[in-house]
Amino acid sequence: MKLGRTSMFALTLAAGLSASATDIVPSDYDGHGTILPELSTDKLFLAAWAAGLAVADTDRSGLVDGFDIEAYYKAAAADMNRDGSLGSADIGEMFARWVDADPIADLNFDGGVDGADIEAFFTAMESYDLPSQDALFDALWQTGNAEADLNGDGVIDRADRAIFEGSKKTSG
Ligand SMILES: [Ca+2]
Ligand SMILES: [Ca+2]
Ligand SMILES: [Ca+2]
Ligand SMILES: [Ca+2]
Repeated sequence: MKLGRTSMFALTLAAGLSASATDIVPSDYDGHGTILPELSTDKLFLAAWAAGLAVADTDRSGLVDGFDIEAYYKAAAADMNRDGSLGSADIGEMFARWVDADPIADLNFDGGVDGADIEAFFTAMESYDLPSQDALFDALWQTGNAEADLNGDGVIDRADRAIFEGSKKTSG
């Protein structure tokens, strides 16, 4: 990545995320008092994106760049049933919400619900990938990314993977 720290920060802000401590929701994942920040797919995506990992190439351009952040948020918005993937179930949900002019169907983020949002929906379905939390964690874990060090011991190993698997069970 050629982006410096400042533009990274600006992009993060533009994406509506903030790195402030108040966003971190502690959870006692193992019931033994071990506190772990709740895993956020957005956070894992941004870490994979910052590291230039292929899993973050959401617009399938072969490059990991700023367009992938936009594609990620558009794909995430098109995941109408919020199950973490884009599939046929989202199509029915999209039309139902679109007919009701539900703001959730405003997929081009222009404040209105119209034909352009249907177009944005199918563009996202056909052209963008929405990486799963599993795929993102895998990529970060395999490359030894600090974001995968869930127990904060400075080593990326099976213990961190066990925490990840455990967090999925508790968060459903
Ligand atoms: Ca790309
Ligand atoms: Ca979905
Ligand atoms: Ca719209
Ligand atoms: Ca660790």
